[in-house]
Order: sequence, then structure tokens, then C-alpha cells
Amino acid sequence: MNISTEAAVTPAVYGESDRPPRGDYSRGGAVLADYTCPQDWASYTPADHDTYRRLYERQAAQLPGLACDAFIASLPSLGVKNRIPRFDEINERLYKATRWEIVAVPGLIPELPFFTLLANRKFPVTDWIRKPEEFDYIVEPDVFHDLFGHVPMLFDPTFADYVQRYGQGGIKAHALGAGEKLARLYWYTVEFGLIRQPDGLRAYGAGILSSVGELQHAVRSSEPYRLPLDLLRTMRTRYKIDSYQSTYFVIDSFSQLFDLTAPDFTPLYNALATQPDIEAGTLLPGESVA
Ligand code: HBI
Ligand code: FE
Repeated sequence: MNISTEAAVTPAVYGESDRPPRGDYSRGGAVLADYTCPQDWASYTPADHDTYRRLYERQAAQLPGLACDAFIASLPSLGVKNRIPRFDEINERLYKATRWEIVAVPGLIPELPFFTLLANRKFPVTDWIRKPEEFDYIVEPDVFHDLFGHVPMLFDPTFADYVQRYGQGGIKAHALGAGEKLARLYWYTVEFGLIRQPDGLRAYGAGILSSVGELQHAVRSSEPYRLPLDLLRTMRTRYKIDSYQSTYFVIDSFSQLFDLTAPDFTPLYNALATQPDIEAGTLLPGESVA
């Protein structure tokens, strides 16, 4: 059953603002009910491949000392660097590693289909790439952000299990109307998470790892606050989708992240309903940075 064009272009809630998603959700009826679509690799132009090659080259050069060990170890699993990879090429390696697979989507999708894909160990990867004039910055995730930023971490077994558990929790949160609160946990871990390694602070969040400027800012700048990850505090904290983060949350290990998602979150959502949101870039009385 293919969804109609109107239904397909319902704005996906991405973080704190609704925006009509970019991408062709109709594709002549090729977008399925779960919002996935064929990658259509042949449709990429030489300019698209060159954009990917240049983004990869520039970002990979920045990683030492800023990206976490798990990311650096898995990055080569993306395979080719000089063109946009075929998703099935990556899936051969990814499925063997952690039983995850990547699926193509036309861009941002509504939260329930998103959570459902994650709960089934399917990671949605946007199928289009930014235009050359968007080389330095793009608000919405494109194939470079999703492949380079997210996929290497899915090769880490503990992190991979966390993301599936996150998806399962998201389906429950959606039913409770708590999707936006849980989206903040995703934002401050999977997208903008920091981890403390024995040799110092490193990034594991895809939004940091795929950004030319935010990698230094998140790990090295004295400007942002860096707080220990705490479920309540993190899910109370609003975020901006179009500027560097002014608050980051730090974990000590991926098993800490996985263990956090063990209990049922319903009591947390009840507590959150009674506590005000916290603007990013602020500290509560008595809080100290990580
Ligand atoms: N859709 N393709 C895509 N990628 C995302 O990261 C994404 C999404 N839809 C919703 C969403 N993220 C966030 O709102 C989640 O935290 C729910
Ligand atoms: Fe992302």
C-alpha cells in the first residue's frame, strides 16, 4: 500500500519545530507506508558524488582527538569514500556486525514511523545529498549526515542495542503523548552526545560528528555547558535545531546509556509533566558542569 502524496508530506516533527520536510515523498508511489523508499543510487549526479567525497574528506581529517574511539574504529565500515555508497553495500557489513540495516527515506519522517523503524533495527537514512552551496551547513539531515554521522556508531553492539531500545521506548512515548520529551533524549545522546574516555572528552553524537564546526565547539570550546547525562534533566532541556548547542550531556560509557533505558519511563513522564522545561545554555542553582 503506497501512501498518497498528501499523507506523505505531513510535516515530520523534528525537535522543537514543525517544518515541511524536504525530499520527494511521492516518488511516483514508491514511498511505502513505513516511509521507506528505494535509494535510487543511479539518480545521483557526479556533483552529488563529489559533494559526498569532499564532505567525507574534510570531516574525516578532523576526527583524531575529537571523535570517540568506537566511531573512529567503525568509520572504515562505510566502505567507499569517494562517492555516495550503495546502502546495500553497507548493510552487508552492518547486519553481520549488529543485525541493524539502513533503509532509505526521502527525509524527515513523522515520529511514530521513525520510532518503529528503530525498534526494528532499521535506521532511516535520507536518500538525497545537500547542494554544493549548502556544503558548510544544512539544517535538515541529508545522506552525509545520516551515513557519516550515524551509521558508524551502529557498529558498536552496546550503542546499537540502545538505539533499538530507544525506538521501542519511543512507540510507548508516542502513545502517552510524550514523544517530544523523549525526542530530547535522542537529541542529547544520538545526535549531540559526548562521552568521557580515559584520554578525555570525545563526541559520539551524529550531529557533532558530521558538522565541520561543531566538532571543535562541542569537545573543546569553553562556551557550552557540559552536564552529566540525567534522564529527567535531559528530557526537561529544550534545544535549538539550527545553531551549535549551548548545553551538551556527557556519559561515561555506552552501557550506562543502555542501562538508563531499562526501566519503564512512565513515572518519568509523569514527573516531567509537573516540572518546567529548561532552556539550553542555562544552569540550575547548585548544578556543576561535568
Ligand atoms: N526522521 N528521517 C528522520 N531522521 C530523524 O532523525 C528523525 C526523523 N523524524 C523524527 C525525528 N528524527 C525526531 O523527532 C526523533 O527524536 C523522534
Ligand atoms: Fe541525525
